[in-house]
Amino acid sequence: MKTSFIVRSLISVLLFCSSLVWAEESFKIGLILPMTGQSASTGKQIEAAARLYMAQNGTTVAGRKVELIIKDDGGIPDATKRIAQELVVNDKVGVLSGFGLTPLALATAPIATQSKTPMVVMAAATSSITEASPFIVRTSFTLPQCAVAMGDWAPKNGFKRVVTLVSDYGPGIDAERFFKERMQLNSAQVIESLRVPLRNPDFAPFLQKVRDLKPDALFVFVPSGAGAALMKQFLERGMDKAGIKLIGTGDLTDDDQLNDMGDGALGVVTSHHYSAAHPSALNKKFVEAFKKANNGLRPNFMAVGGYDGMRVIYEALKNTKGGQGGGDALLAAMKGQIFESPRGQIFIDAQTRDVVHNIYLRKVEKKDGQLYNVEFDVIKDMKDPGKTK
Ligand code: VNL
Repeated sequence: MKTSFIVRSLISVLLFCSSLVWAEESFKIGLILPMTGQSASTGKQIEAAARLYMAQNGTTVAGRKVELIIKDDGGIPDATKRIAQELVVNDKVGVLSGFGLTPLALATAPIATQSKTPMVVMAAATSSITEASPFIVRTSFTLPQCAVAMGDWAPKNGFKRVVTLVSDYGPGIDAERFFKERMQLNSAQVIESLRVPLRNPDFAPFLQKVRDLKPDALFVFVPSGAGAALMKQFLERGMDKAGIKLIGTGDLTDDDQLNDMGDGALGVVTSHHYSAAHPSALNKKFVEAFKKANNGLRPNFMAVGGYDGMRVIYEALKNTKGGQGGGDALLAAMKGQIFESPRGQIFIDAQTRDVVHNIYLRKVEKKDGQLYNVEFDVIKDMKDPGKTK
């Protein structure tokens, strides 16, 4: 009787101590981003957004300290994978996050699967990414969502003969394919599909070809950070004056660069999930706070993917009492989350682990002397069209 009492007391003391250790041990979030190289602006935007989220929501969740570990992969897939491995094995992170480009997310997917670590994709947007690991959850968007929206808008607005020009990798191929299919469904035509290299593209020869083809419109996908160069060359060649309308996914008129593109960008129509000009009270607050914390920098869609990704992680931590139950429990708590984002309502589809949200049609306009993507139409609660194939 007496010994069993002592044993039970000892056990409860031990349990109490281990729960103290648990609470003292911080929950680590690995955030892997391209902070250098061609996609450095994506890293900068997401880092700023993640820091803002933590500044606004505190660094203790469900009694557990949260620690953010930010690593630069330079946009190189082998680096992303190696860093992810180190973060899981050495730092014992509970979540991997970031992923500025599709190849970086795909390279890391096997590590998430093997280590059962939830992997929150905040930027990369090729449809198939969420299928690369059952531990992937996405808070960015997918290219088919935007391409389908534009494939409906363009023909209805008189753009029936269109040339596509995309970066030659995952998201570009998705944009090209889904735009073309939708155009055909609407009895319109993609008369030529051009693909430009992802690394250091020279758009000139491609644009010359477009000029010769004289389409009603040019549909473009280039990743965040490359839009300004394309816009400049499009305008320098007088293609707008030659009657070729520039349309695309919103990556082209990225809020990170848009205001420096000049008045030549006025009137460009794009489809996307986020605009800094989105007229909700929540977004106004977000844009203001982001600018204040970052020397006036305007948040773009990458920032929103990062901000919402942090929210998904924080909520999962709350619902698992600080991450109890490990990766499986965290993942389960991420699935099905629904909340208001600066972009509008957002939903993490529990089946696909992919983002469901509004896709807006926007036109570049001047407001208070600044260029913005002003939303004029919306397709509500759009799932990824790439998942139903
Ligand atoms: C991707 C898609 C990257 C859209 C982007 O910018 C973007 C990607 C860096 O999946 O690689 O705007």
